[in-house]
Amino acid sequence: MSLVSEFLGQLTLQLGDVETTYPTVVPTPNFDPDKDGVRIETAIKTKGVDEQTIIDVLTKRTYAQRREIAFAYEKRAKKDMITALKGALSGNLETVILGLMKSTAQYDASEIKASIKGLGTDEESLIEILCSRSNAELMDIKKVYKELFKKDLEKDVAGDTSGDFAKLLLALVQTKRDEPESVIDYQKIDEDARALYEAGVKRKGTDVKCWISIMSERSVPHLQKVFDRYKSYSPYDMQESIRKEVKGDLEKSFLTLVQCFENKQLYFANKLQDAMKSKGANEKVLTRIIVSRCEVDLKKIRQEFKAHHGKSLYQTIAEHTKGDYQKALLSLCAGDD
Ligand SMILES: [Ca+2]
Repeated sequence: MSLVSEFLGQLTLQLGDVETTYPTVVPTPNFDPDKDGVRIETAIKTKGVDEQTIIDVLTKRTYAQRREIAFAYEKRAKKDMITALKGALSGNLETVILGLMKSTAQYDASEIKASIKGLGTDEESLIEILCSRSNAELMDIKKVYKELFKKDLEKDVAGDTSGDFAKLLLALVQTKRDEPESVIDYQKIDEDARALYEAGVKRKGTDVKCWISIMSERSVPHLQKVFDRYKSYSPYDMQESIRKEVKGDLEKSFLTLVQCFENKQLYFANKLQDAMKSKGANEKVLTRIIVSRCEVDLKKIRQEFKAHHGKSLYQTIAEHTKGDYQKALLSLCAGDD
C-alpha cells in the first residue's frame, strides 16, 4: 500500500470513528483497583451483603476500571468477581451490576442473544439495538457476538426473523453504511429523496427493497439532508410516510432508524419516557438504555429528556423505581438537570 493511500485510509477511519461521546460514567481519578477489590470483597462477605458499597464502587467506575477491579479481586479472593456478584445480588440490581461488568459491545451482543433465544423473539429489544447503533458499534457487536457465542450474528438474526423485517435487519448487520464525506453531494441527495418518494408514497404498495438499501447504506449526515429534501417531493415527511406505507415490526424498525438519524439522543429520551409513563417502570427497557448508554451518550439523553418532557430524567427515575435498583440507576444517571 502506498504511503498516500495508507494515509487516506487512516483519515477515513478516523472520520468514521469520531462520534463524540457524552458519558455520565467517566474514569474516577486516583483510581486504586486493589483498594476497590477489597471493598467489593468485604461488601460481598458482609452478612446480608453491603449493596450500597457495591453500587458506590461499580457505578462510579468505567468498564475499563471495573475490569481492573475484577482482576485485583480475583488475585486476592482466588475467585471470579462476576460469579461472586451473581451469588451476592438479586433482582434488578443484579441485572444492572452484571450488565456493567460487560463492555458496551458485549452488553449489546448479549441483549441481542437474549432477545432471540428460545421460543419467540423480543422484537422491541432487537429493533432498538440494531436500528440505533452506529456502523462502528455494529461492527464491534458482530465481532464480540462471534467471540461470545461462536455464531454469526447475521445467521442468528436471519434464523429468527422473516420477510422484509429480516431483510432490513440483515442489511443493517452487514454494516455497509457509507462513512460521512466532507463534500456534500447534492445530486445524490436529490436522487435518494426522489427514489424514497417513488418507492413509497408515489406508487401503489411499497418498494421496500429500495427503502432498505438507501437507509442501510447511506451515511447519517447524507440521510439527514435526504429527509429534508424528501419534503419537497412528498406531502408527508419521512416518518409519516413510513407510518402510511408499512406496518408492524418493519414500520417500527424504519421509524427507529429515521428517529435515530435525526436525533438519536431524543429517540432514547422518548423511549425512557415511554418506559416510565405508568406508575412503575418497564424495568427491562430502563435498565437496557441506562446501562448501554452510560459510557456513550447518557449525558445528552438527559438533556433531551429534560428539554422534551419537562422533568429531569433523574427525578423521573426517582419516582418510578425503588430500593437498591433506584440507587444504582440514579448513580449511573450521575446528576439532576
Ligand atoms: Ca405506496
